Amino acid sequence: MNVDKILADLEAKHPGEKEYLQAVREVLLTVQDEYNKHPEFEKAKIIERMVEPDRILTFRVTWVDDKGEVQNNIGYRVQFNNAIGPYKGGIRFHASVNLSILKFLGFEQTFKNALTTLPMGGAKGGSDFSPRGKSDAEIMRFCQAFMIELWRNIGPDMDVPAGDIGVGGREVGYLYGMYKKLTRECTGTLTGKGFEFGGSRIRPEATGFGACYYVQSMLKDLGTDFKGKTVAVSGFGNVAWGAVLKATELGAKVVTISGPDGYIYDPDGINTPEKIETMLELRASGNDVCAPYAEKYPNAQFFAGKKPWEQKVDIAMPCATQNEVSKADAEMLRDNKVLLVAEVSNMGCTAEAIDLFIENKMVYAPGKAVNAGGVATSGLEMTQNAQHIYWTAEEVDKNLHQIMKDIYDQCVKYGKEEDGYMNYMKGANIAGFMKVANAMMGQGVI
Ligand code: 2IT
Repeated sequence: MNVDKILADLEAKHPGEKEYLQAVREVLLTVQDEYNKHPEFEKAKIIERMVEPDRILTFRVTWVDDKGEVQNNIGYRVQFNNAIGPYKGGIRFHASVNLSILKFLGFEQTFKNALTTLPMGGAKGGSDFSPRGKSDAEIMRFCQAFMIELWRNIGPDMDVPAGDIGVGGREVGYLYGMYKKLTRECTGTLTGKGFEFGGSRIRPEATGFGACYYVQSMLKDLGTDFKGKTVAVSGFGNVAWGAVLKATELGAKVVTISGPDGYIYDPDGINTPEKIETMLELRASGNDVCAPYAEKYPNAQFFAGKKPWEQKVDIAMPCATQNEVSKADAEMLRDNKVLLVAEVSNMGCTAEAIDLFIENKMVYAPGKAVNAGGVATSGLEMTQNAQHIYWTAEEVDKNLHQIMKDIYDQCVKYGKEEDGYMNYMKGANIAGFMKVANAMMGQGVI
């Protein structure tokens, strides 16, 4: 595989799609040695086929705001790869959404879903619609307008969307409601639904819980556990919430959360039901700020415009968004002797930050492994829907636990380097890649 040539060709075809090119580069650089052991992959042009989405749908979403003004947004669904199973992946509503971001997410999702051990392909969708400051009625009308365009292209064995940034249980409910209205079928197409209409127990918590289960395995290999450790978490959304809950339950003290406005440092720990409730209220307010936390809890400090990585902690868990850990942040984590960095956000660390972790032999695990518990539990929701049954929270959690352990073991299998350094990124990329490549090989040139 000639990585430089493939990347140069891609860049010429898709100029300026920097997140997408970044995600592809990372995977190609880590899988090339393994790929080159398989001349049959080269002959079948597996890598050239894998880096391009199967198809991209774009559509106009027109809706009316509360003032009666007509608004236009762009909607997308990137169906990346269905070699292993139906397209599967979240929908993101955020002002920053563009094709580069959704292509990077769809590409990552393909390998992540392969790691889950469940039969799911990769996809991602979304819109440049910003939920910030929107009323509930506006959110509903937007979701309905989005689904009126999307519904023909999704289905329980075709493509199953879910939530992502800006799309939580409420939005999934509105999207699914319109999907059902149009299809007149209750096939469960969309995961993260309400418990009353097909949603799985533990799905809201699953990304954060799964990330903590993965970190538990990392800590075990370091001869320790969560007890008494301090944790820096970024973000204050659904993923951060699950991570804070589980890390606290396992005996750690989470001391930070963050938002686009800055971060909160709470030396007492974000560990009481009231503080967790405050996190949920911040999110429900729709204002995208975390500063009000410090007004409520006098020991907590708010640092405007900064990120939590400057705090000295044992464990760093970025839970916000892509490229939230820069090289300078990585240097601070190194200088503060962080025990491990578990990326929970998708591509949360820049390429330069990852290079620094690996050059310094730091313990770093990538998002596509650490955060896979979210989509894995979506897969478990699909199973329950297909069987027309509900599992208890205990059953779902047990499955999630086992899946995270399997993902961890795959990363270790492919990631252990000759000098004993555990390169979890390499392990995750190779394990995911090999599964997708073999699935494509088995189905001919299509
Ligand atoms: O990035 C992700 O894995 C998600 N947003 C969840 C996708 C899903 O289908 O549950």
